[in-house]
Amino acid sequence: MEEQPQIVPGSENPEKLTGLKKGNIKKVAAGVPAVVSSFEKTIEEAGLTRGMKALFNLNKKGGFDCPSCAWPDPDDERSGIAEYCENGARAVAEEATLKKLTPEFFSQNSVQDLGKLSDYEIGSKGRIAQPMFLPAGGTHYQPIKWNAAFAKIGLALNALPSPDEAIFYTSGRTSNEAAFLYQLFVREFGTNNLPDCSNMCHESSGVALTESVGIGKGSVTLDDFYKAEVIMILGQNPGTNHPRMMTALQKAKANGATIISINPLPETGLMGFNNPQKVSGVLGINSALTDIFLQVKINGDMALLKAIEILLLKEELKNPGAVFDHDFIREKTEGYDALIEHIKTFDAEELAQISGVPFTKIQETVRVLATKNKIITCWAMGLTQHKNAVDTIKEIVNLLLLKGSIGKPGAGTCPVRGHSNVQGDRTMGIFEKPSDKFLDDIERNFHFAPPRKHGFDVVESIKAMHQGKAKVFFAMGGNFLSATPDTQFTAEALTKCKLTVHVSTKLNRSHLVHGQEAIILPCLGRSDVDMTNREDQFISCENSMGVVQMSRGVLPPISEHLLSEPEIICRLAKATLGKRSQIDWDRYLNYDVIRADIERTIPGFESYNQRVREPGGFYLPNGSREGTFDTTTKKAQFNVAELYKPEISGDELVMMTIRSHDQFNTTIYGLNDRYRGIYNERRVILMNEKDIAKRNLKNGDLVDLTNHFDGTERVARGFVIVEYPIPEGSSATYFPETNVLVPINSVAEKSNTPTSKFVVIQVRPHQ
Ligand SMILES: Nc1nc2c(c(=O)[nH]1)N[C@H]1C(S)=C(S)[C@@H](COP(=O)(O)OP(=O)(O)OC[C@H]3O[C@@H](n4cnc5c(=O)[nH]c(N)nc54)[C@H](O)[C@@H]3O)O[C@H]1N2
Ligand SMILES: Nc1nc2c(c(=O)[nH]1)N[C@H]1C(S)=C(S)[C@@H](COP(=O)(O)OP(=O)(O)OC[C@H]3O[C@@H](n4cnc5c(=O)[nH]c(N)nc54)[C@H](O)[C@@H]3O)O[C@H]1N2
Ligand SMILES: [Mo]
Repeated sequence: MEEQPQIVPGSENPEKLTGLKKGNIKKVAAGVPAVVSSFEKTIEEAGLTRGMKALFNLNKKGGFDCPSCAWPDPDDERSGIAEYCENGARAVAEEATLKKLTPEFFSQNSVQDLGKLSDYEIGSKGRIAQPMFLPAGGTHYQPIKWNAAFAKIGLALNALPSPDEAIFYTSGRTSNEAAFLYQLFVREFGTNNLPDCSNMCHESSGVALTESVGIGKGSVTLDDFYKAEVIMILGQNPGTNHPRMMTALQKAKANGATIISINPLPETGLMGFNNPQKVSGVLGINSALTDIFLQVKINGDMALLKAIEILLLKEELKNPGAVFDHDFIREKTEGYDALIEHIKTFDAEELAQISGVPFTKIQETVRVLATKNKIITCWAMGLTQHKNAVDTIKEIVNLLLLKGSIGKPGAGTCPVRGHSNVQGDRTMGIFEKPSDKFLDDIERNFHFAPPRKHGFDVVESIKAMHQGKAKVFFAMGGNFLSATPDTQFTAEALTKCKLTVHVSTKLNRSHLVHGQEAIILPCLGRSDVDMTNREDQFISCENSMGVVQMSRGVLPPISEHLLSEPEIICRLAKATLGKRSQIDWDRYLNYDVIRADIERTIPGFESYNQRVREPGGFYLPNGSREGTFDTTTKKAQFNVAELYKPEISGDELVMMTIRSHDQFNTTIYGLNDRYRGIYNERRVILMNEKDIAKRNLKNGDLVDLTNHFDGTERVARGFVIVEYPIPEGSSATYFPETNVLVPINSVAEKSNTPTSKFVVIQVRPHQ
């Protein structure tokens, strides 16, 4: 018998079906229905005046930065009403809601009862309105005063035998100002245990790019999109997750770019797009976006990229100098000969088979790429959450380097970030493996010796808590329990803690699966006016293209008991470190002082306070954008990686866990996935018709999903089969309902990112 983990109460979405309704897969994304639905939702949650005020100021210069994705705003023109999209407006509606969770709500609803609700139901309850405390053995959260909460946390932290027994998680909405203070406090307290959502997101991109081109960030700006000849989009669903990218793609296409989409799914947003901010879009005129669609099997990308490289090499040999950029290769790179020797060992047709893409389609792609060198490659979670993710991303870099397509206008790398400030948080030092240089600068400026030992990332944190090596868990935002892999294992880990603390805007499942004691600290969101220190404060964020911009909230907070994240950190630091601290935390209640300290610690922030006040903000320096590569040898590196061939047996399927159109990570806005034609149900599994038939199952059948890894059976019960145009052997479900199936030990090499896009499952009739 295999070991079966006990289900920790409240840790999973209930196995309740909501009643699937099927529609057609949409041919084009956005257009009028998208805008109408976003307006309705914002006004329903926030009321007419508040809702319109929020939308009017969203992504406007001088307004607030959209709390949804990290896609940049145009440097020049921004549209008349506001620069936003349907899903940005919905993220605002979630935050701007007038519904709030008062102490009465918590006294009427036990933690156990709240745990029986779905994520959708939990999220719709409203904003948390004051600090709450769950005593040891308690069944209900009760109100607590801010000072008492800070004192309790300080006491628990100081009682630990070692600072390394505390873990400080960050999600990617935290501002630069808050992130800088947070890491400063954590390091003065004495640990580098600063895991963040990046560990589960673009860590693989950061590792691959740092090693190959010397900086862990993308190289392109929005303007490059308008100059590109080819844009390749791998493992990304921008119609849902980065809708404003569609406008840039449309403009690129109008300027003549060829768009190549590489995805197991024919994602609607990639296939066609109606721009709601253009008359043609409002009239519903269809603009096809993708010119070449390469329908890979899950994780077939590495084989596909190698096949493209071989065919390009054949063209190059026929016509030397016409395909590869030899000047660039000679001056700027290392490892070319080894790469060429390596790719010669493969057969392109065999690789095509492995990738799942018809050989003729690859030839068509190569015909386009052969003559072009302004090439941009975009990618997201479809590449980063695989065992071989780092190597696949390096293979993309190989392709760009062969073509000399990096560090010049219209060309380069574009890892499209998720959370709106996830890139900025890293720049501010939210990282469990800080460089010596960063720590030296902290030491010099703040006169304490920061710990040098590297800390835990997300997966290591979960294991440390599970083994009893970490006892206090503190989260600056996010929903750790539901976002992380192996839900039951993580739930056990959290319940072994002495204290779990969450700084949050909204209630989520991580508040309900807790340590012996638990605290929720409610904070201001992006859209809220921040009157810390009785001044109208603003914060700043860095988007996916390295632009730092100010963000100023405009809505009156729904409760007088909310504090800003920077103030929470300052008061926590004082309560925990007391006289031990070398830092005058009260000064930081003026955020200009925080920015001044960032400026003297982190490169690229010269005249921060002045430049951040300029409309549109400023770009951070980026070597790979200018064609200088800050690797150890100052050259960009070609990478030789073997093809990864996982063993999948006859009755197994590969499952990717993806986002529906109606969610932001673990926040569920609704039960529809409109573009994919799936309505009113999240417990679905998308399968190829042959895979359904092979198992003697039918479209619409109810099934259970299992994973067997490391001798443990993991089960997710009650999913409806949806027949879908997905390659044979591949399947898809929504995150976080199936995170219970993602094994904690199944991670990407080098980046330790959970392999959320490659979960080996079996499907059996529901029991
Ligand atoms: N509205 C909304 N916006 C969001 C988010 C949200 O949840 N909702 N989340 C934010 C965050 S944190 C992030 S990281 C981003 C996520 O943005 P995405 O990465 O676009 O999100 P996913 O839904 O995980 O989609 C992954 C895409 O990769 C494809 N894919 C999966 N496996 C493979 C593979 O092996 N190869 C290839 N080529 N493709 C594959 C899937 O079919 C899907 O189209 O979006 C951000 N923006
Ligand atoms: N299976 C699977 N798992 C995944 C993924 C996947 O594709 N598949 N994707 C991974 C990725 S890419 C990511 S980034 C992670 C996301 O992991 P997280 O960032 O941890 O999760 P979110 O769902 O974005 O966090 C939502 C919560 O953040 C809080 N919040 C919102 N705004 C604010 C704010 O301004 N301040 C504070 N303090 N709190 C706020 C709210 O309480 C809300 O409930 O999930 C990862 N997990
Ligand atoms: Mo993410």
